[in-house]
Amino acid sequence: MIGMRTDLFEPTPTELDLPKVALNLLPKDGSVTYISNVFDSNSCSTLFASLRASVNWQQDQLFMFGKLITTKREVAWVGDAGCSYTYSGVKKFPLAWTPELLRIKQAAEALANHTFNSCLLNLYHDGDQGMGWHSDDEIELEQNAPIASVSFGGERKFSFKHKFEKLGTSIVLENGSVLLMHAPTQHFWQHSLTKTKRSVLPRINLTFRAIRQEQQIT
Ligand SMILES: O=C(O)CCC(=O)C(=O)O
Ligand SMILES: [Mn+2]
Repeated sequence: MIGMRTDLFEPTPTELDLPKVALNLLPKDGSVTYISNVFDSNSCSTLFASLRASVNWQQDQLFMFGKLITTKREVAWVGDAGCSYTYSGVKKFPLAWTPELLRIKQAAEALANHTFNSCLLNLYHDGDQGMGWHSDDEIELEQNAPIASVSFGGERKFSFKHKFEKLGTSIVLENGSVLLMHAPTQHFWQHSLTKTKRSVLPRINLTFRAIRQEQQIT
C-alpha cells in the first residue's frame, strides 16, 4: 500500500464516461453489460500486486454433497460492518475496506449507477481453479440490485446458462474489465468461471454487491 501512486487508481472521466465495449450479452430474462479497459494496464498491474499482497486471502470452504470442502481458490469477504454473508452453507464476516478497494468500488458504482456495501474477492492461481455453475441469489442480497464484477490478471472465460431453457453464452473477462449483471439476471441465469488446460496468469476477481444488513433480513 505504501508508495502507491493514487493517480493510477482514479479512473479518469474519460475511462468512466467512454466505456470501450458495452453489450447486453443475454438474449432475454436479464441484462449483462461488459466494459473493457475500465482500468488501464499500469493500474491493473499495481492493483493486482497490491491486492494479492495486502488482502487476507483464505482458501474457500463450502458444503458440497454433504461434505465441507476446502478449495484451492482463495477468497476474502470485505464489507461494511454488519454485512455478513452466507453462501454454500458457510457464514462469512466482513473484513474492512482498504483505500484501494474503496477506489475500485467507486468506479464500479459509477458504472452500475448503484451503491455497494460489500465485495467478494476471489484469487484463482491457475486454470485448474474456477467456479462452478451458480446464481448470485443469496437471501442477503438486496432485491433488484446489480452486481459488478471487476477482473484483474489473466483472462478467463465466463459463461451463462439459462435455468429453464436451453440457452447459453460466454465472454472472456479481460484484465481491467467490469461486467455488470442487472436484475433479474440471477433469477433466470446461472454463471460459471470455466477451468482451462491452457496456461493462464493468476487472476483476481471482485464482485461488488449490495446486501441487506443483518438486522434487515427477515
Ligand atoms: O471470478 C469470477 O469471474 C466470478 C466469480 C463469481 O461468480 C462469484 O464470486 O460469485
Ligand atoms: Mn457468482
